[in-house]
Amino acid sequence: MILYDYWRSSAAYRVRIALNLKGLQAEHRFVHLRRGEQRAPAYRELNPQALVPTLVVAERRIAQSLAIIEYLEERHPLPPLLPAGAEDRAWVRAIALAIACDIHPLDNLRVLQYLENTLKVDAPTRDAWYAHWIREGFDAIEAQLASRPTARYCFGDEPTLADVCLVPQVANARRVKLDMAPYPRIAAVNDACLAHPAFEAARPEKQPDAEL
Ligand SMILES: N[C@@H](CCC(=O)N[C@@H](CS)C(=O)NCC(=O)O)C(=O)O
Repeated sequence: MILYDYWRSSAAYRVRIALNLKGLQAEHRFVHLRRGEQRAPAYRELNPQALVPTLVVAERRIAQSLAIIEYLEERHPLPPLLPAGAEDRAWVRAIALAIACDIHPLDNLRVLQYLENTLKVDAPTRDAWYAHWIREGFDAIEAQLASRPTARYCFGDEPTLADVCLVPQVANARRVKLDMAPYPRIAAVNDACLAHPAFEAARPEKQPDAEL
C-alpha cells in the first residue's frame, strides 16, 4: 500500500491513525501542499481532486479519507473502528461526518487561499472564519458526546472512527489557539487518544516530512 500523505493534512492524519490502529504498514509518499504539489499533473492523475490523502493498493487508487478508512475496515476488520449495533455505528459515523463534511472542508487550504487571494480577506478575518467553523462544529459534537455516558473515547472504551476524525480536528483547533475550555468532553477524549500509541505515532510533528 502507498499512502500519499502530508504531515499537516488532517485528512491524511485520519488515515495514519486508522492504519496504526489496525497495525498496517504503508509506504508514505509526501505531497507538499504548501508548495502546491497536489496540483502537479502527475498527482492529479492519481487524485483528480488534487487533495491528499490517496491510498494506492493493488494498483487501485482510493481517494477521500473516509472511503480509505472504510476500505481498510472492510479488508482488515480487526480491531473494528465501528461498533456492533446499527444505531451505534450511525452515531459514530455522525460524529465523523460532522467533522469530515461540515467542519474540515470550510477550513481547507484551498478555501483559505481563495479567501485571501481572490476575495482579498485580511489575515484576522481569515482566522475568524477558521475558528468560527470549528466552534460551530465543536458546539454540536460536545453536546453529542455529553448525551452519552462518559467514556474514555467518543464511544466507549475502544477507539472508533469518531476518534480517528476528532483528534486531527482538535490538532487544527489547537494550531489556531482556539479556546478549548467550552469543550471539556472533546478535550478529555483527545487527551485519552493521544495517550494511545496508534494516535501518538500519527501526530503531524512525528512524521518524516514535518517542518517544525
Ligand atoms: N474530504 C477529503 C478532504 C481532503 C482534503 O481536503 N485534504 C486537504 C489536506 S487536509 C488538501 O489536500 N488540501 C489541498 C488544497 O486545499 O489545495 C478527505 O477526507 O480526504
